[in-house]
Amino acid sequence: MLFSFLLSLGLIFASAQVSPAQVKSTSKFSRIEQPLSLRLLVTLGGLGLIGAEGWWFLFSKTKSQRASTSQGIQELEIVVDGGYTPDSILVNLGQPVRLNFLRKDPSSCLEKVLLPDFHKALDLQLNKTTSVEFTPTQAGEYTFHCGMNMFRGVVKVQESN
Ligand SMILES: [Cu+2]
Repeated sequence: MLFSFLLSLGLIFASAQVSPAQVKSTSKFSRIEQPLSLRLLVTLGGLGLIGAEGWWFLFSKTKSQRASTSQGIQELEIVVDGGYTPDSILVNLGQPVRLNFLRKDPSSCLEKVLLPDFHKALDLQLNKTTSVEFTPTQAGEYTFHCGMNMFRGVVKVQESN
């Protein structure tokens, strides 16, 4: 996502660069006059893309989902498919947590999940659920991510009240 965001930024700058280069062209090559409306359209299109992606970045994050407690364990299923759903998990401090990763995505990128703060590394098998258990002992936000750190999620540990 970040990449395509930068790409569209680059496109904007590239299209802005076009006109000075054309002015320099020799008499042999007659300058192609692009209609202003077309250039405007391209620029506006690009700006629209940037806006849309910026919006996606800021606001489309899934809401935090609270793990449900049964028999003293806070448990939640996380679907691994082009990322993690949900990617923001709320748990209580000092109570065991079990996260069940269901991997639906065949890409090797997502075959590993690392929870560095809890010293956990999981190998996920396709179409199977792999569980991890840990007990958070400090409030805070702890990220988990794929083997190459391209997809991320966060475990938010809150003081229980
Ligand atoms: Cu990855």
